[in-house]
Amino acid sequence: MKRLIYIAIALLAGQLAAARTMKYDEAAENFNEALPIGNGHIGAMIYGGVSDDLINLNEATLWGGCGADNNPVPDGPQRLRRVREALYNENWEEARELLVPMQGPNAQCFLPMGDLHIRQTSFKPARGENQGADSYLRSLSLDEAVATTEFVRNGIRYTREYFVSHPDRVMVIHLTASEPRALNFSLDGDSPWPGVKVESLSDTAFCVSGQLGWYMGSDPQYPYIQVGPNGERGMRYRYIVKLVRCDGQCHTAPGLRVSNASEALILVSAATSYNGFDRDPDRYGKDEKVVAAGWMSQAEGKSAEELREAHVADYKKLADRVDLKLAGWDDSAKDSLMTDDRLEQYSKGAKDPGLERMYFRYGRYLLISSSREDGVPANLQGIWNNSRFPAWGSEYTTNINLEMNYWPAEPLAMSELTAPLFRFIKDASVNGAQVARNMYGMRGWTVHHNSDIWAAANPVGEKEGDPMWANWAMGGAWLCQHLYEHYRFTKDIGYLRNTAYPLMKGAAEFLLDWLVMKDGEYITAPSTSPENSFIDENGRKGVVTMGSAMDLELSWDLLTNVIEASVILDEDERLRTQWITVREKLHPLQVGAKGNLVEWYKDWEDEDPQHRHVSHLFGLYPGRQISPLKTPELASAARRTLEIRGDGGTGWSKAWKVNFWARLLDGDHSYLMFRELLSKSTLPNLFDSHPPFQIDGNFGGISGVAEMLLQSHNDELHLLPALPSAWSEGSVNGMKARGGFTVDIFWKNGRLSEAVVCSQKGGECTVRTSSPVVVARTSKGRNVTSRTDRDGQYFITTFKTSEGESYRLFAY
Ligand code: FUC
Repeated sequence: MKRLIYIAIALLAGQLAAARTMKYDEAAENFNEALPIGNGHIGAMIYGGVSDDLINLNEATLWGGCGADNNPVPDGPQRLRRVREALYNENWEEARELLVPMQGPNAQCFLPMGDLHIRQTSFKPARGENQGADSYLRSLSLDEAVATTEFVRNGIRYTREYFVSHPDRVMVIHLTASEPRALNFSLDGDSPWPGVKVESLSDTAFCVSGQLGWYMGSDPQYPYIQVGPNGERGMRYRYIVKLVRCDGQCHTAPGLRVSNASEALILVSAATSYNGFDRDPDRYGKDEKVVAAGWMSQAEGKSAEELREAHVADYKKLADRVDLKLAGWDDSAKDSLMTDDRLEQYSKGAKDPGLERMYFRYGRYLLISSSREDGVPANLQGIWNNSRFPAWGSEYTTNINLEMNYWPAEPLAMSELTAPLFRFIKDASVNGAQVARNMYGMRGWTVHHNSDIWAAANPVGEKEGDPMWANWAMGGAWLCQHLYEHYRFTKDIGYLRNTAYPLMKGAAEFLLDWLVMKDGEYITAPSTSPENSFIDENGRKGVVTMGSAMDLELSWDLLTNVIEASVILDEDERLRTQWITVREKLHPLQVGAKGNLVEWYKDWEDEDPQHRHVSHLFGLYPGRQISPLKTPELASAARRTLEIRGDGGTGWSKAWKVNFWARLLDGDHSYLMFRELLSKSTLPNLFDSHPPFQIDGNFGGISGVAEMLLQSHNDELHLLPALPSAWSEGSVNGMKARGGFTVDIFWKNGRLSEAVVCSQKGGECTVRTSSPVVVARTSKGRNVTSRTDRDGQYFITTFKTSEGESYRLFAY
């Protein structure tokens, strides 16, 4: 890549904290090079062009459609009986064909809001990426969540700062030039949707507004229908761009035209008419005009410094909770490299703990920027999509992707960012109850594999999809795991009683109706193993069968969680007995002829043995049914399965494998997968690549790092369970463990040296380590009595903790 000599680099050096700032010496040529900023509501991609700077703008609630369609399948329950008969007769193809007509509409897409262009009108057009700039640097500070483009042209230094503030709910663009009157620019905005209006609101403000069509189509070949057969229309949207501080002149045309300035502060507010999953956004939508104007008027009186300070403080509160240090991360030779060059060298085999640390911090940055307490869940692209036809609709896919987005939330101390996911689950349970009743004649609620902002729960596919993905009915069970995990990490009993348990109970109710008894065992029928195909012992290919391993593991997981929760809450004793009986009678997991964990009802061949989904290892991760410490035979079968699957796959598939290998306590293989993820499935802006960009791998990748350093799913804190030899020295601060503990860990020469466990909720703490440890006096100076037992190569140390107290453990 072309190298430029910096004039201004010295000025920047102080601001660019090593390994915590992504930096590039050229403007982005495409989305995969642009830098993301966001506050869970507004998302923006900054390209950093010198004379024409492009910004892709998103608003998290701008989705197609106007609600879920829970229309009954009139013959649903009868059809289900026929599907089951076909399956009992091992007629896989007939079962598949019978399921197709049960499919409803496809999930809706997450769509772009528009683009902003900042054109420096006084620059003579120049060629090349950096358009005549003498020095150029664009960066994203992961310390402050601020993107900066800085360049020198004709001796004048231009700086553009961009951030999206959560406290003030606006995007801030702050432009400065080192010489008076050097800033002469236009700022225009548009939107890709038919009927869009761009209007000037005053001499310093304009707005872009419109309404999506009733039918958007997820594919370029589909039509765009503005008004539906019954007068239905889609979501309304609006964004306002306002110049709020400037020492030059401005008028609108209708975009901003600014001249003779040295400073300009511009705010962008945005809103849609989205008013909840069950309200028509046209007829019963929010007034997006009032909402967008409201955010603008609250923010516009503030100075650039005030806005920045509030934003940085808000971001840091979340971002600085966790820090990972790896020996060699602040290698100054590497830190002077551009991030894309650094990634390229890494892909060729260079060691770069600094880049790994940056990727880890970036993963947390992305969740903080795309999923906030008061928003909607992060979708397949977080909140960053510039395409009218995004891959897989940029929607919510529940057979791995949506869940993976939230894997790092609890262990990496971002627990409150799960709030939008939990609201989504609640909404989906409302639609899902109708779907369960209408489609299958069953109680409780369920979600199939695709959903959207309308919390759709039906099987998608529009009667032409493949049941291999569309008719998977276990989404509710998987989503419920997140509800219970939130309790296990936080021990928030009020939340368990009022929010999690009622939803889990509803999902378990559906599960009880969905499971069927065959040969004295409970299985699911129909059943798939997303999104794989088998070849049975008679050489017949199929995708729909009975009792796939994943279904059984999801059933075990939900039942185990709901049983535990009912004990904790002391509720539903009779129901609990039933749950326990059903769990005992689940068709057991099997070890196959190859030593593998059997994926299907029988030990059949996979049509694609290296398929990207590894659904049948759900019980290893994120589940807790399979563990080398508790179920060694199943764990070694899981290992064999992973060996057969291989180390390839899409970005998210590699990310999942980081977690699997960590759970198998194989740090080096886990790290190998982490390297594969960064080397082969990571874009220049460090976004995960399916391909194309899909954010799940970023989140799965860092949850894998968490699993290497601390595991707590077996009701004990396993310190450094899968430390890779490449990370022989380092520390991690602020991680969370189940049971309400915050944990700092320090290690040297590949061995634990010290750990600090802070107890939020009191109670007994059990720590598993590879070296013996002593528990020192507490933060309050109290002596601690601890007991240490041996378990093979491990030391198990147990001690009582008090709420709010810290315990220091020294390894010897
Ligand atoms: C599932 C996966 C694909 C992709 C899509 C969003 O269907 O099988 O690989 O991740 O979701």
